[in-house]
Order: sequence, then C-alpha cells, then structure tokens
Amino acid sequence: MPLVIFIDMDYFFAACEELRRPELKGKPFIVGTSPEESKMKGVVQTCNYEARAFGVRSGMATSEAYRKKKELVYVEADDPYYEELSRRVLQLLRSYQLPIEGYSIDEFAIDATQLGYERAFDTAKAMKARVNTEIGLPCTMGVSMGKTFAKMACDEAKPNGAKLLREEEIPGFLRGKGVRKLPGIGPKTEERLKALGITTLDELARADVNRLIAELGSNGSWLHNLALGKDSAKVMDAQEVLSISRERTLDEQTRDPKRLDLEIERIADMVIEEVRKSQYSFKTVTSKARYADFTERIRSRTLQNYSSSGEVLKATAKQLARELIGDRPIRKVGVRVSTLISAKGQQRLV
Ligand code: DCP
Ligand code: CA
Ligand code: CA
Repeated sequence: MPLVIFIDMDYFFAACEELRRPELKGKPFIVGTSPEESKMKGVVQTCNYEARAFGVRSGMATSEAYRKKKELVYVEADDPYYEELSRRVLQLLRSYQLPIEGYSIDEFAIDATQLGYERAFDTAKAMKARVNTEIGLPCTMGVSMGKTFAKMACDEAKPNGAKLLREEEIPGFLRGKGVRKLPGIGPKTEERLKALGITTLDELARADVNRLIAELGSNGSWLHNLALGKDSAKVMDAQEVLSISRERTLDEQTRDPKRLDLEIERIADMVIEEVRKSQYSFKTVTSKARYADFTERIRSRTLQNYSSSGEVLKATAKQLARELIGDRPIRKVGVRVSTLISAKGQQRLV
C-alpha cells in the first residue's frame, strides 16, 4: 500500500467566502444555489461551523436550514472562484515534488511512500500551515497507508487537524464503525448491505466475499478488502502519462510468432495485474517491438468498449505483435494500455 497524505479543505466554499468577505466570520452563514425565483427553494452546498452548530448541513434544503436558524446569512455560490482557489492549493502542494492526485475540488491525495511515517506526517503539517498562511484557508490532513484510510483519518481529524494512522492501527480504527464511514459507501450501497445483514465494517470484513460480489459486482470485493484494511490503489498523478506498460528484453532474438506469443502473454499478465490494482479499465492496447538494429515500431488498437480483461488484452496484444514481425529479429517487446477510465468512480482520465 502507498503511504498517503490526504488533504481535505475545511468548510471549503464557506471558507473561500470568509477569505474575501472577512465580515462574514463568526456569523452563521450558508453557501447555496438558488433557483432564480427564491433562495428558499435552493440547496445548502455548505456552511461554516457556526451554522453547523444549529444542525445546518450540506445537501439540506435552504428552507429547512432557515427553520433551524432564522438569522442565517445567505451567500450565492461562485464556482469559478472556488475552482481558482482549488488550483492554487494544488499548485502549492505540487511544490513538494511528490505525486499528487486531485480527488475532488477540495481534496488531494499525495504519495509520500518515499518519506516514511514521521517525515510524511511532518510534511503534512508543514503543508497545512502553508495552505493556511499563504492561501488563507483552513484544512485537515490525514496520513496513512492507502488513500482510503488516509481520507478516513482526515475525516476524523476535522476541522483544522492532522492525524497519523499507522498500518498496524488500521484494524482497530475500523472496528465498530458503520459502513457509511468508508468512502465509497453511499446510501444505496448502505441499503444493499443492510439487506445482507451488514451494518458495521466488522461485519463487512467477516462477510463472504462471493456473496458481496453477487450483490454488488466487483465493487463487492473492493469494499471487502477495504474493510479488511487493504487498499493498494495507487496515487494517480494527472501529470504522469496515463498509461500502464511493461516491456522485456528477450533471452534471444526471435522472429518466431509462437515464441513472441508466449512473451506477450507474460508481459500482458504483468500489465493486467497493475490494471487490477489501480482499478482501471482500458480502451487502447499497444504492442511494441525493438529490433536487433535498435529501431522500434509500435502497433495500437482501440477497442470498442472499455475492458479490464486479461483475455482481451492478451488476444489484442498478440495480434498486434504479430503485425510487428518483419525481416529483422525482435530483441525486446512491450505491451501498453491507455485511454484509461477509473472503474471505481467511472471517471475518465484521458
Ligand atoms: N458541496 C456541494 N454540495 C454538497 C456537498 C458539498 O456543493 N452536497 C461542495 C461545497 C463544499 C465542497 O463541495 O464546500 C466540499 O465538500 P465537503 O464535503 O468536503 O464539505 P466542506 O469542505 O464544506 O466541509 P468539511 O469541513 O466537512 O470538509
Ligand atoms: Ca472539505
Ligand atoms: Ca471534501
């Protein structure tokens, strides 16, 4: 599992508003979207902690928020402004030269594996202080193995906090928690799990994985692993080339299609393992050959649909590799998948 620093901005849209309108500080207010006719018909996007003290929450109807607290100040949401601040936070975090993945407008996951726990936690606290002083926004940091547990640690440290959760502490941390505490479990999945008699993460961990898969598809085994404290998903830096590839130099040069098939199968197995670990589906397959004279050629094919199948990858890559056989013997072959989509969030990456 990668060691991850997870950052989530505190009451983000509302904090952005306080930054440019300091007179709002200390007063309960909400940031909302309202249909033109009346602000009362809109929804609370977020609110400051003063408003939360009265039970006001994100996602609540504005009218309900006003029933809880008559004197709420209403602020119309300004998405371009929040996006600009989000970009500035990302830019500041990038200065640490670690791989970083934008998770949502106010969340970022940073791969800190190379730092180890102590330095990662110190770095997280330093980042937090800089976001606070240089940008003027409060945030919370979670540091743990795997993005999921770093995010959960962050959730528990809110607001304006920092929490380090070591790998050996994860099982104890999960024990007794309801399934909704797991990022990725929303109300729908919660209901389906409840139908299976599962309401806590302990019960999810003990559940039969085949039953979970039957009920929830591949998400079932993913969630089961999380409940067991395992999350091997990589931090995907958007600036990295979004493809997964492996290559191998052959023991001896060849032009034999059968020999090539075997090599391609081996390499495809390595690629597919990485695809599964990072939970991607791919749409483009590329095979590459380097010849005895060090020239290289590639052949690519775009599939009809996204796939994460090893069989599809092998068949396509072998066919492409055969098209690369020419007069010169091949000394190195490679397989690459690209046009990736996150199978988890159905989020397009390329
Ligand atoms: N948001 C929204 N509609 C929602 C939930 C959130 O528009 N139903 C927006 C407003 C939030 C931002 O996304 O400011 C980030 O959402 P979070 O869930 O992280 O909530 P906050 O940052 O507001 O608060 P917290 O301090 O709990 O993270
Ligand atoms: Ca937030
Ligand atoms: Ca958030």
